[in-house]
Amino acid sequence: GQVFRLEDYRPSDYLIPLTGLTFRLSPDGTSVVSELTVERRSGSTENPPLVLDGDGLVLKRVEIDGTSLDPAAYESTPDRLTIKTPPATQQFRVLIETEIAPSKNQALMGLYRSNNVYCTQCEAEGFRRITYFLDRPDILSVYTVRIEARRDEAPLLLANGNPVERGDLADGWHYAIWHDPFPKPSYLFALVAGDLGRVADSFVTVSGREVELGIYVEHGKERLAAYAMDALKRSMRWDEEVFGREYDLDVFNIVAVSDFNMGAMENKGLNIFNDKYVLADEETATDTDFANIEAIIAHEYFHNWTGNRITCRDWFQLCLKEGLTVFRDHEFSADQRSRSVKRIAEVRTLRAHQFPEDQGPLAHPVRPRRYREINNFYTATVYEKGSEVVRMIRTILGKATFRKGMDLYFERHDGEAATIEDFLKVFEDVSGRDLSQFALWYHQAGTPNVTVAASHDASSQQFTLEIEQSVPPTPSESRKRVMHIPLAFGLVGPDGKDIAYDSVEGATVEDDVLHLHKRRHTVRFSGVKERPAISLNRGFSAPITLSIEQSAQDQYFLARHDSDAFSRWQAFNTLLTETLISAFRQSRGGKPIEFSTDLLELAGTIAADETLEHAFRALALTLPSEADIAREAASNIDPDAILAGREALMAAIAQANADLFTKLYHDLSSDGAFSPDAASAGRRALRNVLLDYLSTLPNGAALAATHFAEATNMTDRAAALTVLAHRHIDTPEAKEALTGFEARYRSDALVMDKWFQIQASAPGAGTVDRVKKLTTHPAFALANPNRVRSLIGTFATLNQTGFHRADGAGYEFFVETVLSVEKRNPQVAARLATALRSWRSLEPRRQAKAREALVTISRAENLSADLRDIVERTLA
Ligand code: BAL
Ligand code: ZN
Repeated sequence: GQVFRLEDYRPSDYLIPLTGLTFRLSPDGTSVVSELTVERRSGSTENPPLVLDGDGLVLKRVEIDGTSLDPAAYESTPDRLTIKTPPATQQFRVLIETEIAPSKNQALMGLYRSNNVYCTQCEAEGFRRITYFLDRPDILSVYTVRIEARRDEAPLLLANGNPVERGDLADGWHYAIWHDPFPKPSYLFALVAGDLGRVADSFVTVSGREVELGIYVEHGKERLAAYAMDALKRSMRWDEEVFGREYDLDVFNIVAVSDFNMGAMENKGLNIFNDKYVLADEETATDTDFANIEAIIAHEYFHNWTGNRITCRDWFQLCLKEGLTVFRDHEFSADQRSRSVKRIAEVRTLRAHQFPEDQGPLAHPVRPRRYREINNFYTATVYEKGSEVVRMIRTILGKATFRKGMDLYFERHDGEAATIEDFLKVFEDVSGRDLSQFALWYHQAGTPNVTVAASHDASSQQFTLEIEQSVPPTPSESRKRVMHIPLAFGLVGPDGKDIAYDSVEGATVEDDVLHLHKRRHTVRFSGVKERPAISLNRGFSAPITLSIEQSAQDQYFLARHDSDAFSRWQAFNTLLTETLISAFRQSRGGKPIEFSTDLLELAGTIAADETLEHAFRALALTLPSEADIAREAASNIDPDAILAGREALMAAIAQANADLFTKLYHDLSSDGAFSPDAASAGRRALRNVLLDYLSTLPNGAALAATHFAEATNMTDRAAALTVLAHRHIDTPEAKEALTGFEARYRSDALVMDKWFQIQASAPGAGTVDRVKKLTTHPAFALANPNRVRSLIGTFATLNQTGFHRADGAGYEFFVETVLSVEKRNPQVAARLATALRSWRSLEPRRQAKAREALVTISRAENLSADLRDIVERTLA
């Protein structure tokens, strides 16, 4: 396939300032008439051919300035329309009619049907599946859209921008016209038509403009959109208060659809959402679902400024809008909930998804320099690491200067398609700093590693840190440059408080942040009387791996006393991870597994510490996952031994704290009406973690069954079902709960996704067959991305022992399924296939089988560009 390179970027020869679209909707033959005002780029005196992108299109007619074009004057293929000699005038009009079949569109890119609703997905390159266009993000156009449909089929007709006009047509048809005054790239185009229920509300902006808000869902589900609507209004207010950003259209609409490749899409004024991120109530959604809905509603809304008003010059700049918008939604959630708990959750996600990417064959810079298939670059690196980079800019500049930089960014680039260089420049301009070394965070792939050795000399009262950074090689980048790494830190004294020092030399320190600019630093703090414990990378100020030579005593101390909540969590998590890695090695070697009583006791202390938030305690007590352990252990991975070690630690902690955990578990019983707020969710989270521990003790299945039976919300019900299905699958209690859950929710697809997920993630050799069987369940559908991700995606990413079954049965099933998904939806298949990216860290036998699986996929006939790209890079 073709490789696209950043250095090949050229502005287009033509612009399209105005776009008029008329859709006459029909499932099997929709006519699309596009009327473009095309302009030569100013200053250009040439008239080169006008080459428009298409993808699988059927061309019906072409006119220029009102006259049909002679067939000799253009060339058309399904993937391109070339107008050989456009008029020599500065501006001319092009009319193009294409015909498309939304009902046959299973790739879910372009215009398609989901549950009889017409909807679109155009990012990144879906617009070219609707009509021929300069389908690139630096072509900004003002759109006017007319939609015609049968009124009975589609009483609701929506597009971007503001409504202009609507009315009846002959034969039961009707139409609506929408106009979006803000020039936008084609990837932000959207249309929805169908029969949907509406939740209406309104929002008065800071300058007093009233905005009509609408959330559209399947009839009968309106009630389930209440939380999303509330999250939307809070997002709108927050963006005004924290970033000074006001909404700019008269309406803001959100539509929930059930077949969607992504989580949601930020189309200007018409966000389209995967229904999973809109619909929620306590009966059907977990606390995690509520938090995700809040975050994604906010994320898409925030794109209105970071993405839509200022968009990307080209797809290499994807992080310009995504990393920044993730940063904004993280900050929003931190303000709505608990900042430290949110930060811990973010770091866990980053480590679980981005670190393996950065450390494996699919590693790429936050701003990549080349791609074959842009769909494969909607990655944790672009999104999550991209957000961390923005966070570091704020850490380096300080909050006030960062805000000045953002203000300048909005002022300077509003209405433009910008680059990462533009973004960095505003921060250089407001701060007077040189960010050229910092910019490597955008340009260089790989997770930097920082090693630290600390020593204290009592006689000279000096505390010294020997620090060294290195960035491991990544594909096509073997030599790495030295990075600017900002490390927030504290020297923790014997009473748990940070101690003061007289001076520091060997590195720049500003506001308790140590700035590394060189490969090696010897940092000397003077005036330090007693040996402190070093607390480094507080709040995870830099997305690195950190190895500190530190005594277990210091780690325990920090886990009990660090004043930075994140670092306190980190200290305990490091102790757990080290313990689990040695448990894995002991189990592998057939040795009995032993644990330090200090660790088991500390787990009890944390569980009972009333000065800590419930949610914090829940996170601290959640053991590193099997995948976390595998990642940290790095090589020669045997998932069965990892699971054995982890289960042994669960049981040991539970036994050592049985009475305490039992008491706490009962004390935390719900005492009132359900509320999805963070504090209530925290209580449920802690109680459910305790249930997980207690279920390892005798009568564990009975306890979980009671928890399940008494649950009054989905969080508790799903937690109990998980415990039963994962730890007690062969008991009557587990069977009864699984059957009961299925009977209760069989007609609710989103809840059935949980039922699939819970079973797909159940550890052990038996799961492969169970998952295979579930693919024939009436609630499962290979054509629906949510179903596929719940059953197949969960199995491949969250089931280490099942997926990596030693005999390769997990891989065989996986290959077959990925290839069937691919026939319909290459994008979803390619995403699934990334589950094999860490294959080289497996023990040799599994490694060989995983490789075989990848090779089988790579040899399949008619492989899509999406899947080929992932598989070939994974094998390279
Ligand atoms: N732009 C794709 C979906 C999102 O990141 O919001
Ligand atoms: Zn986004």
